[in-house]
Amino acid sequence: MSDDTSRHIKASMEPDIQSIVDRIKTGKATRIVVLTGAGISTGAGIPDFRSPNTGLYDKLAPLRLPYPEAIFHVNYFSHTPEPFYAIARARHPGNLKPTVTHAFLALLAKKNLLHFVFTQNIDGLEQDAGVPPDKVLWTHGNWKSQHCYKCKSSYPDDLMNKAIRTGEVPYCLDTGCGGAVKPDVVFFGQSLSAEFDEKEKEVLEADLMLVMGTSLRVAPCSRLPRLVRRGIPRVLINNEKAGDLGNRDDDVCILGSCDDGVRQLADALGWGEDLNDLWEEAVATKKNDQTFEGGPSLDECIEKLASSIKDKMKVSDGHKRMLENHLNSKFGHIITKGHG
Ligand code: CNA
Repeated sequence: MSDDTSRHIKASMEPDIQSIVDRIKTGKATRIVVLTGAGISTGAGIPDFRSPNTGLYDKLAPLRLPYPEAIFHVNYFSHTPEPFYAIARARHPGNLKPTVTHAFLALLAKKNLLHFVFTQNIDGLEQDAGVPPDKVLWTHGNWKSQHCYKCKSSYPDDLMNKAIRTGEVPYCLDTGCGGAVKPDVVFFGQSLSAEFDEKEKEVLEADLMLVMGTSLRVAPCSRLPRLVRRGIPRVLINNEKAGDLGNRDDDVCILGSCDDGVRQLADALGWGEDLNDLWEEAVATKKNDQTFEGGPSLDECIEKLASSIKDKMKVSDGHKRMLENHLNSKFGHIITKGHG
């Protein structure tokens, strides 16, 4: 997984929901392929990465990471896994409910219109909403299993849950290894599963593509919309323009919240009530996971870690000063000479 900075956007297009509605109603769109990102889950309470102020990258500023992605970069994690675990509990989806957008995916599946979903999300809320798992590829993995990042040996669920609950880094049970345990989420610097290459071809079979809640800044998922055949409409439902969506004649951009966008579509299709029913059912069905109940908020986790880092800096600053004074009193003339 890597950052994709190539973005080509043409001037804004008027949204044309009706053309999409007509296509679905006349049976011209029966193989809908969807690409989703963090923006479809912000309504559930999980911040995305890049939204200004509310996104995780801005929130992480007090931690003074070398760069915000570091917390999810495999190289950084290999020597400094603490920040990841300090916020893991607040980002764990155990107690979060699917959004209307997740329910919309389930509705497409129910109406036999959903060909395939590529989600970049690791929260599993698509499945909680009732989207059949064989219709989804969790391109960036999930929280359901974990392995030592170093020797790849697996690690028990109960110990992992304890680590997430307490914010303590779990280490490999093989004491000779000592690697930190990592959930099977794809970090920056890691490759996606081979399944991604296999499933990519589903995009070529699309007769409509929906791209929702993603900045299209993370490769290789960012390339999927460009694989859609010419003449096939691509619909972007997002707070902002993303990738090259809007550049092709058939593209439709519905700018605004994902939940509002899918509601507009559903209402125009006469599915408004079905969507609401499905969403309410999904919310009622999702059981709370007591393991993660009542934990600190993300902001509290970040604040706690930031102040513990600051405390450590204070100790080392004080220690440094003490050492400097000591050295100066003993060898001041030598040090001064050396610098002179
Ligand atoms: P991103 O780069 O943070 O982009 C999110 C996009 O969604 C931005 O364009 C926002 O403007 C937009 N957005 C945010 N909220 C809404 C909303 N309610 N309605 C409409 N648009 C909205 O995130 P991407 O998904 O593009 O980047 C891929 C990363 C994010 C993957 O590696 C994920 O694992 C990672 N991520 C996942 C989750 C999750 O699982 N829920 C949360 C945060 C980050």
